Amino acid sequence: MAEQQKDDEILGKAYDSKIMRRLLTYVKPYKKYVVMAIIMNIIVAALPAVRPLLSKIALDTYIANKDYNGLLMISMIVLAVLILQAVVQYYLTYYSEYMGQKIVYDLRVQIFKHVQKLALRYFDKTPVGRTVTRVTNDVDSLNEMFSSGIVQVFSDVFVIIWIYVFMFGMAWDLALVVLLVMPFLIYATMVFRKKVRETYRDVRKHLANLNSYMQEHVTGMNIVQIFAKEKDELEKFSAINGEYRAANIKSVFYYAVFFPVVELLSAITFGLIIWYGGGEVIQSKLTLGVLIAFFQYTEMFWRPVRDLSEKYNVLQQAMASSERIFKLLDDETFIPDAENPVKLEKVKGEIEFKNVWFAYNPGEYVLKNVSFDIKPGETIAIVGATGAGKTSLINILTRFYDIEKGSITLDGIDIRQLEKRDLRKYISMVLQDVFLFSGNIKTNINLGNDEITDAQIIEAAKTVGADKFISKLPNKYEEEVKEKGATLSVGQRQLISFARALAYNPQILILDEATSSVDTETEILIQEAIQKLLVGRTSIVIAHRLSTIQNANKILVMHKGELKEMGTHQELLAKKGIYYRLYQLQYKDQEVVRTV
Ligand code: M5T
Ligand code: MG
Repeated sequence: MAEQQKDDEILGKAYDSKIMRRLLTYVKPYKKYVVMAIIMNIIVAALPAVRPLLSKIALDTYIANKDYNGLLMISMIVLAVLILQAVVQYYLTYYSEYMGQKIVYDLRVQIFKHVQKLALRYFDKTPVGRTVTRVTNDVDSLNEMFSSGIVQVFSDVFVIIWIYVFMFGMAWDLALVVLLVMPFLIYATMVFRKKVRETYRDVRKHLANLNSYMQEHVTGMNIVQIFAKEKDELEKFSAINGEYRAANIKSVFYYAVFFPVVELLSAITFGLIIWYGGGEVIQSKLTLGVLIAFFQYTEMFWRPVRDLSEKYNVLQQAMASSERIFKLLDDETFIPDAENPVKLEKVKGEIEFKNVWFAYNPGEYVLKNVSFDIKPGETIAIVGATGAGKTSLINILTRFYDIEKGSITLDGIDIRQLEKRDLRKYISMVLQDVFLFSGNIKTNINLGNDEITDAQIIEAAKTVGADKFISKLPNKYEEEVKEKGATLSVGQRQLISFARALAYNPQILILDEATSSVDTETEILIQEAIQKLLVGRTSIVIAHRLSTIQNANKILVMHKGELKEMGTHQELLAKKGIYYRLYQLQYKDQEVVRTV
């Protein structure tokens, strides 16, 4: 959380050349559109600046000389300029947006690909919302920059340049008078930018607070409701919400001051033109047409100035977002593949742990000097108290994490010498907490793998005893699975995950039995399912119910990260050690299960 806040507080300069260079690599494939956009920008910016010139010609040349035909012609030209402007504007808007969307699409794909490669360690330390925000909000603010921000900044700058070019062309001394207010304008803009930048950091910070509070409470709504915490939580939310509001109002304040200041400067410019330009007209040094054209130019001049200061925000946000996105893309919390990996065409399923030490956090060993082996086709069971390190044992076998010391081998080859994909291809895993994706029952069993046919899916479900409840669902295997399977019971979800493991027909099967209890009937179903799953494979079963494992070839007893006892059910009972005590404690429960 602390780190998340730090991230969200990244201020970002409005322009950071290092970040910009990196961003440009994403623009490169769409160079064509960029060139087009720039050309169209120059045109779109110049066209409005032509209008005062035309009005000057109309006044000074045709109206002054009572030339109706000339006046008609100039009106047609004005109309044509307007139409041309509309057309170019259309293409400019469309293609800028088109380019922006293409760029952010590429970027989103790249982020997703990268996130998929990250090791579990990354996900352990990163709140979900933070990763999601990178792909959504942050990418969106880049889109805004690419599609409107940069384009707008370009066109605003061009408009200002064109206006000056035309003004100097018409009457350079009057143009200099207009230029007089520029230093004040630049100063006001600089102060404004600085202030907005400061408040922006506050706004971001409080928004991040609001988001994470909201996210947590929506997820844990059942706890809030059951403990009747609505009122307390609402008060806390109101406080956070209030801070966010205050930060926003503060930033609005600077806008509220800045825009009237710009108005005031514009009024002063207007006054100067009337005073100086009017005087020149009286002295016949200047035509009325030029004076009126200048009025129009100064009027036109302020819109891009205001726009620019607003776009400053867009640019700044985009820079900050890019910085966060690049930080994620540069995060290399990977589980590395060996440089010259050993290819495994077939596996027998022999596993050996040799003096394995492992820690999630450096120095805090959760597995200490663990050694054991599993022969092909054997079933071993792991038991032990909660937190003993059972799940950790299988987390390192699948290389979700790498070990600190010792070695783990599959068919005599160190698993770090294998490609992760290869290693995991041979392993199916039923996790302690079942995760279902949105989709339907079928896609949750084959995980979208088309090589697994419908017949195989149904076969797998039948084998583990899931078919019974699935066939009673209104849409059977097509029944929709919503929000992580919230509409299914815990036991049903577990049976689906068994079917999933079986459908993939792995050589090595890992079962991390759920701690949550299910009803006796489901319990029996699950026991039977497990027995069927184990046949003919190397299996590791983490069991909380000792009844599951009495037939195991070998039982490992874990205690505080150490392997304390190892042997068959009978051998361990005879030993009268930890296993014996565990068995005694559970004995009553076992009786209940058996007698029903
Ligand atoms: C063993 C710690 C946990 C415990 C020890 C999964 C996980 C565990 N731990 C972490 O620090 N980070 C993690 O991601 O490691 O935990 P375990 O291996 O999950 O224990 P278990 O499977 O035997 O327990 P249980 O409750 O599933 O029976 O100190 O804090
Ligand atoms: Mg566990």
